[in-house]
Amino acid sequence: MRPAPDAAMTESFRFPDDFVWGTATSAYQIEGSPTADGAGRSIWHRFSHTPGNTWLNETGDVACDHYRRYKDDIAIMAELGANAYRFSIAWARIFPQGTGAVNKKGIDFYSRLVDELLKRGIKPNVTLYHWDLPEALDDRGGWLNRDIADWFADYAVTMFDALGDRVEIWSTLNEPWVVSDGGYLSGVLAPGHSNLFEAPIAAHNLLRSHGVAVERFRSTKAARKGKIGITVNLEPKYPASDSPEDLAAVRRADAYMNRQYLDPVFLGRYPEEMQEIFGEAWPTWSDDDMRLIKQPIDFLGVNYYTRRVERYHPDHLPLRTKHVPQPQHIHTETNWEVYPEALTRVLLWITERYGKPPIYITENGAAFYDPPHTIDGRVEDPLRVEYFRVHLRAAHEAMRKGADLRGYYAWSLLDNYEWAHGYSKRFGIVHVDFSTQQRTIKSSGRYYASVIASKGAILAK
Ligand code: IFM
Repeated sequence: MRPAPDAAMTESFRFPDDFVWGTATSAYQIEGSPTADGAGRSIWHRFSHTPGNTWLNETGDVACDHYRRYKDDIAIMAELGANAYRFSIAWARIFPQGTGAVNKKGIDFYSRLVDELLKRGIKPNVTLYHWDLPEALDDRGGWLNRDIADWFADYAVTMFDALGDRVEIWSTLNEPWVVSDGGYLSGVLAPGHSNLFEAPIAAHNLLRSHGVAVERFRSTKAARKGKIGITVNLEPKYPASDSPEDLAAVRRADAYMNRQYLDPVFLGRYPEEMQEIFGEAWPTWSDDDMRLIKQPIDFLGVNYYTRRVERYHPDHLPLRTKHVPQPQHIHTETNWEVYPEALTRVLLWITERYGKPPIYITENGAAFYDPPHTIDGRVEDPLRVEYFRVHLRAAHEAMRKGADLRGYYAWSLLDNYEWAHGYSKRFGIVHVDFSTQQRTIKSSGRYYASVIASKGAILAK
């Protein structure tokens, strides 16, 4: 990683006293017991149980066994000094069939989780959808069925009513781009479709569902106490050269991954490049839909991991771009370039383009190789320590330059199920020995704890 500029040695990296310091996870990645206590199956259950879809055919059946060990995990969060925790709710635990009868035991689990967090002084931050659609809804068309906006809103209102007296931060969706791109275009994620015509429809129905849920949130009691937003994964795109072809390629890549979601939410329109990218597969959307999507939100959740340098490539459809590797920089185990400057850049870009919304960095972190078992009871992960150090500095710089940054959530609290990669990529600041379920705070976890305790001051070192 780059050496810190000299100026940084004297710069203060102190964050405000009310800054939110959290860790993040998602239901299918950590809970295990996905069908316990009357829960329905999700598309991830089906996808991971279909041979050939995931690394070594691994599933989330056990994962971190958090469903049964949540109190121990919350104790670890408290030990780290975190004051917030971002987790997601498994829709199929609440509505086993996606709609219809509510499974009270599912609600009870999340209610107990929230109570335990509050007991420890940790603010719950709830994501309603982190990729685990009830299988029964997929059988009715899933994100391709327009009715899903109502199904989602009913589920959302059920959760607002159940937890809204205690939860202050709500996100409708996590990373709709991944849902549409991985689930419906490349097919590497559940439900595993690969269809140019489906991807824009799935993306649009995700955004409509977000809009209806936000609209309905405003008339629930939860709105009196809470705030609602959406979480997107943003990846700034850089051109490989100044050629008009490369600049146009970068425009398309940026529209597809970043603006496709944020422009409708904040500006009520899709980027003009969408038609150019999808051609005849790009539908015409009604003004009513666009109005619905453009609900005022209270904050934006940003998941940031890396940037991408792109160049024009006529054969790589539909974007006609090609990723240009940057071997001069460190790459993580998921082959993501470590590039903290782009975090500053993206936060300032949001600030300027969308009128300075309050922002939470809802995910940031890195998979690096850690051994499956601890060595002398310890896990030293210096690359991850450095990743957090440089990205927290970059976040601070964006705040100093005007971004309304309210909080930061490290991804992830625990090593967990990394979707199609199974358990082969470890993102945790807490090591999980998957053969014993033993948790061990890594040196990155200790470092993050010291950042929290010093309110960022330690970042100057
Ligand atoms: O593990 C994922 C998470 O589910 C969504 N954001 C990116 C993480 C790392 O790939």
